[in-house]
Parts: sequence; structure tokens; C-alpha cells
Amino acid sequence: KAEIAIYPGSFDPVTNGHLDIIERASKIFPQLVVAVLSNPQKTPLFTLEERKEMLQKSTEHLPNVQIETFSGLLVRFARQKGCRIIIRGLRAISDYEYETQIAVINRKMAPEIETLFLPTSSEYSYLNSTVVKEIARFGGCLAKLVPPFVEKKLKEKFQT
Ligand code: COD
Repeated sequence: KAEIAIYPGSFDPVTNGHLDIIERASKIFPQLVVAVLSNPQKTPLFTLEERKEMLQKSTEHLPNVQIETFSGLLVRFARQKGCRIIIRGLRAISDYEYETQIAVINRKMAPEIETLFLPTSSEYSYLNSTVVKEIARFGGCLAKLVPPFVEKKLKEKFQT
């Protein structure tokens, strides 16, 4: 069946690990919505607009991927968009516990929406946005971890 899938996250900022999942999911589904969370309770390093823009730039080569922002419940936004598949990436066992918990809660709220997990590619198994920010803060090399313009943005934030 032709389905629109949704890949939600904070993307603060987008990393090559996220992009790997986006590229792989965009080959499986005819349309992929990447949904950036606006969460007023958290203070991200990058604004919602910055996070969206970085994702847009990094997915320019993928015509069936669109970047959106959302607040509130993910399943509500997914319904609005007509998405019945939520994509999540899995790295370690620790991801599994957290992710299955969220998937079960989402399924209780919206039984018609399924969560599908894609395993990380081995080269990105250690990678997350927190690690990237930590390296940027101390002026380390980000070349293989994020796209070049994300590296530039990180350097601007930390003035390294
Ligand atoms: N390899 C593979 N996958 C990866 C990698 C990597 N190197 N890095 C990250 N990922 C995956 C993550 O596992 C995740 O699936 C996705 O990429 C996004 O990651 P993050 O860290 O940017 O995003 P999260 O995990 O902070 O996103 C959380 C949500 C925004 C999905 C969640 O908070 C949410 O849905 N909030 C809205 C409120 C709601 O509906 N809550 C659910 C009910 S409690």
C-alpha cells in the first residue's frame, strides 16, 4: 500500500545518523514527512526555524521528503498529515526500552498508526545530537558527523 511515513524528532541539530535514517526511509515509502518538535518545556540549542532549515538543506536531494514542524502530540499531527507509519531509529538497547514505551503509548492513543524501527548503520551507532554539541563546544572535528553547513552553524553558536 502507498503510505506516507512520518519521522519525528528534536533534530537539535540534524546529524548524519538522522540523515541515514531519512535516506533509507525515503526509499521505502512514497512520501516521508520529517517532523521537528517544538517543545516549549525544553530549551534547544537551535531554534525551531534553524532546525527546520538545516533539515531542508540536508534533504534537498530527496524530492519525496518534506520538513514540517509540530507541537503537542505526535499522533495528532500524524493524523492531520494522513500518516499511519511512524519511523524511529534504533541504536542501543537503551534506545529500545525508551522507544518501545513511546510506541506502545502512541498505539494506545492511535491504534491505526504503527511505529516501525530502522536499525542504525554501524558507522553511526554512537552518534547523537548531544555528542555532536559536546564536540562542537570544545572545538573538535565534526566532519564525518554532520553535513558541512551544520558544522558551520555549530561553530557559529560556540564561536570555535
Ligand atoms: N542512528 C539511528 N537513529 C538515530 C541516530 C543514529 N545515529 N540518531 C538519532 N536517531 C533516531 C532516534 O532514535 C530517533 O528515532 C530519531 O532519530 C530522532 O532523534 P532525536 O533525538 O532528534 O529526537 P527525540 O528522540 O528527542 O524525539 C522525540 C519525539 C519528538 C518523537 C517525542 O518527544 C514526541 O513525539 N513528542 C511529542 C509529544 C508526544 O506525542 N509524546 C509521545 C507520547 S508520551
